[in-house]
Amino acid sequence: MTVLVVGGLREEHFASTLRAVSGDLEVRVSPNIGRKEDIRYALAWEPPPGLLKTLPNLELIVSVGAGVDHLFRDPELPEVPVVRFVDADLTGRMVEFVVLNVLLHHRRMTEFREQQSKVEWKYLPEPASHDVRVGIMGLGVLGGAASQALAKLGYRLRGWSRTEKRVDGVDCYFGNQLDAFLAETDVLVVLLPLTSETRGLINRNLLAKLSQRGRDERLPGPVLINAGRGGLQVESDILAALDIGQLYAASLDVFETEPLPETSPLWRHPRVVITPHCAAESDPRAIADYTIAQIEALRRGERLKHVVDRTRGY
Ligand code: NDP
Ligand code: OXD
Repeated sequence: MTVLVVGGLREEHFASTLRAVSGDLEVRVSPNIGRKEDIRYALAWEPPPGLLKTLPNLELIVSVGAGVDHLFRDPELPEVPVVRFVDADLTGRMVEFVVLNVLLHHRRMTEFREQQSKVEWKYLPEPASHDVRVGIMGLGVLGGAASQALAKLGYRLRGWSRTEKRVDGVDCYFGNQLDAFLAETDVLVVLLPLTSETRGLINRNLLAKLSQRGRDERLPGPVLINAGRGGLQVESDILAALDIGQLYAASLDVFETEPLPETSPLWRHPRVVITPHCAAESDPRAIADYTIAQIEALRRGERLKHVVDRTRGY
């Protein structure tokens, strides 16, 4: 039984970990595919378009990430099950990222850093966490976990999803209730998948609908945190919103083009925090264990977990 590791994300690292933990699997790394008939499973990030369809015995594609938009860039992706990566380690990392960035802006750290660079000692008012409304777009595995961690810190939580949801301590909105959700949000956290429905959603119109007043007068203005996908956002609109004060600050982990081009004004904006798509990385050991568990389930004829719905695109 052979697994092919393919698609531009630390393949050798993932392959060596898979080899170390698997007993009877042969692990090959693209482009050294060897005899194509041997390959039954693919562990993939963004495979070269058309490559996977040339593997006649492929039975399963495991996504290296929780998101799968990169896989569906291949218009000829074979009609075998695609499972996405859902894992406690990855979820924990994303929760840390979200909590870190909500706190960072709520506690005005970009301004304090700026003041420090000028050796300036100046008090800035900060509201209590229970006066800050955090709205999470995407109440799935990651958004749901982030909401629970933020609620423990006292924040007021609301969430928006495609279908109706109930989440403890979260005011839930769905579908066409987006405007009502935005009007009740001071800090917008984006944890949506990139699909044909969500592409470009974080744009000028949406940002203008965020609560401008704030629940508490000490809030300096709305904040955007996007750790979903760069294709969800229109960067020129984010910059314009920052410039006219419609947004106070932003933390962006994902970008329309990655790496973010040197010429992007986002790099130099004092209220923008940039991270290089590292909000929650897939741990090689966790992904190896996950891949083996999925393959074993398939071999035993069991129902696979976290199968992607191709019609929805996530
Ligand atoms: P899930 O599939 O568990 O959750 C997705 C959520 O988005 C669901 O609540 C879903 O609604 C909602 N959603 C999808 N489409 C729409 C829509 N059109 N309108 C409203 N809501 C919608 O995904 P995860 O939580 O596991 O991951 C979310 C994303 O995070 C990934 O797709 C990936 O892009 C990104 N990610 C980024 C990482 C990084 O390092 N920056 C790391 C890992 C993931 P419903 O519940 O109704 O289905
Ligand atoms: C993911 C990612 O989707 O790392 O898991 O972006």
